[in-house]
Amino acid sequence: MSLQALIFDVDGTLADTERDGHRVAFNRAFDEVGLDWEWSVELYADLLSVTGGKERIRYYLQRYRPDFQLQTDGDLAAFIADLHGRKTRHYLALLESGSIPLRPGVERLLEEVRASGMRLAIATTTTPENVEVLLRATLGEDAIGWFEVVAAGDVVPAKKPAPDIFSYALEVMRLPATACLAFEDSQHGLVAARDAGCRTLVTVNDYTRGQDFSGAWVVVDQLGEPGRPCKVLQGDLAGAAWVSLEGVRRLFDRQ
Ligand code: XBP
Ligand code: MG
Repeated sequence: MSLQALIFDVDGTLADTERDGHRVAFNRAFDEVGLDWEWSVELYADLLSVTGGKERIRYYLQRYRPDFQLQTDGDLAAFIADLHGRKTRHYLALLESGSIPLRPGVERLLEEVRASGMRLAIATTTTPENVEVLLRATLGEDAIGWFEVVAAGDVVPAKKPAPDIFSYALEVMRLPATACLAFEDSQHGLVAARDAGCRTLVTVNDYTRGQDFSGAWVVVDQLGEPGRPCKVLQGDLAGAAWVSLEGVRRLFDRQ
């Protein structure tokens, strides 16, 4: 089937948001409520094994703070939701400050897609406002409108590596998975997209480089740009020096 849509993950794929964005925002939220928790760059590599900020806090408590007790006899889910709300506010402020740029090649590829009329979607685990503000801060006010569907956060009950968020985006677009190419940065993301039936191009980052990308269509170190070629780590880009819409469309439609 010919290529009809690209579906992008956000965190780690459009921008390196985890180490200097989400992680920092979690730490600011902990500080704000007087918790002495500090998620270091190294610890965060383990915490990324769980997707979703609320789910990640719960995992941290179970694994690293088994003796943690709520001060009053409160509800743990409500405590986590409050902490996560604070974290989201800190994260949005970081995005608004412009300190988190898009990864190389992302803006170029999105412009190529827009010029071609190819359809675009987002499938992410993160909170919807995070996507809106990242796109606005990096690509401008109307960038959110470039995406026909922004599938994000709690809209599905099971987060990646479950395929649900991709299946949801496909359903909204009324497209078969075989007509779509997913862009992901992590093994969890790849598994989610792959199990939904999408071919997947993986663009690795420092947290995900060593992961198992079995079943990926192509794996690159970044999307590349004229003058800044990408490295193909797995699969085949037919000698292209960067991931272009025309290049991937040709390869996709041939296979
Ligand atoms: C992204 C995530 C998210 C963010 C935090 O995964 O795991 O949890 O780290 O976002 P993916 P929230 O790139 O695979 O979608 O705190 O808003 O949940
Ligand atoms: Mg990701």
